Amino acid sequence: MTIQQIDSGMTAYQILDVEGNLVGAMPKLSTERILALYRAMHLGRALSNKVVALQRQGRATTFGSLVGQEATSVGLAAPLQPQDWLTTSYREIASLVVKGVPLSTLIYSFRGFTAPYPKETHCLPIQIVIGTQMPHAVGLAMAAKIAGDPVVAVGVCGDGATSEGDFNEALNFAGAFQVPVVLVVQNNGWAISVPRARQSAASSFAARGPGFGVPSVLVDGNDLFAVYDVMQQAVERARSGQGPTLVEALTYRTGAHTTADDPTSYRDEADVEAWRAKDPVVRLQRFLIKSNLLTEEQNQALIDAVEAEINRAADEALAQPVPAPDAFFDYTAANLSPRLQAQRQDLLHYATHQQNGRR
Ligand SMILES: Cc1ncc(C[n+]2csc(CCOP(=O)(O)OP(=O)(O)O)c2C)c(N)n1
Ligand SMILES: [Mg+2]
Repeated sequence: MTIQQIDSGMTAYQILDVEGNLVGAMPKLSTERILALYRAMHLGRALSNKVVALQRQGRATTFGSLVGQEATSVGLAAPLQPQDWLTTSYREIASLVVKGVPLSTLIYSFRGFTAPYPKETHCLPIQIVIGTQMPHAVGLAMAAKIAGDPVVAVGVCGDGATSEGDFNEALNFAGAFQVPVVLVVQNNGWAISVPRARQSAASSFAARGPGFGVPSVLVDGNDLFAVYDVMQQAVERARSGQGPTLVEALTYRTGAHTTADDPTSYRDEADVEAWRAKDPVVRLQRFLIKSNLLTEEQNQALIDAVEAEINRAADEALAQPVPAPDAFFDYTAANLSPRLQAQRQDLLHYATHQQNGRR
């Protein structure tokens, strides 16, 4: 017997090529819906750019842009029904917008306090602790299965998160208990400065599914139609009792990891340019214009309207009171232990000291 490298040889599923030509079967979507999803991609991009600008003005916290990843972010949430759960990292703010979380709530959350999202959105707050949201999604889906509710949960994480125990435990449980969950890896090529190749020797992250008994798909993450199609099928599989799916969306983080990062120190600009040429928003725009579903003028009007909507939401978020530095203690426990009370006093002392120092 010889031990061979098993390479699934997967190629990413695509419906729309880089030029915006159809190379596969379109998912069933009305023109109205396609235009709404295209607008959601622009909203995600404009929202992301706005929070970066606010951070630069000292009016928002550290923030990780989603630019370049709009097709995955929108496409993964679009097939979900209102009762379906969504658990994300910090990178998928457009998914939350599609699910109904208000723009101003999201912008305010980058002022330092994540106000609760409306219950009916069925979204957990963004998760910064890498990979933790994946077992949360599995747990939510498992609860729905036990209750007999036709509810699906989608958990989304990055390529870096696949090296965490949480990711593997989520997959294992999902497979063993045939949980109605879709686990999505948004592979954007980087985990801060760690490249994809250093994350795993597996030929793809999707290839890891079968080892857990979980069917998987590799999809072009810059192709809205392909992401939508794959997610639609995976969600319906889960809803009809056919079990979990692992989806890897192949995309790229064209910007910095966060506002606290400078990627020019660890990656080649030529690689970034090559990915910019595959821009997901431009790709869908090309399709819409070629198909006479959108004119250049309508496109510009849409971009202007999105910009105005984001500015209104930002004004609303900025008009809310800035959270007190110790406000988060109010939400961690009903009764603070003596140790937490002491920590709160320390923090207030430090914050007052800082403010006085600045004057
Ligand atoms: C458990 C944990 N370890 C480390 C970090 C620090 N950290 C923040 S983002 C990040 C990289 C995550 O990369 P990836 O999963 O690919 O997501 P991306 O930022 O690319 O969307 C790390 C290591 C963290 N937040 N949580
Ligand atoms: Mg990543």
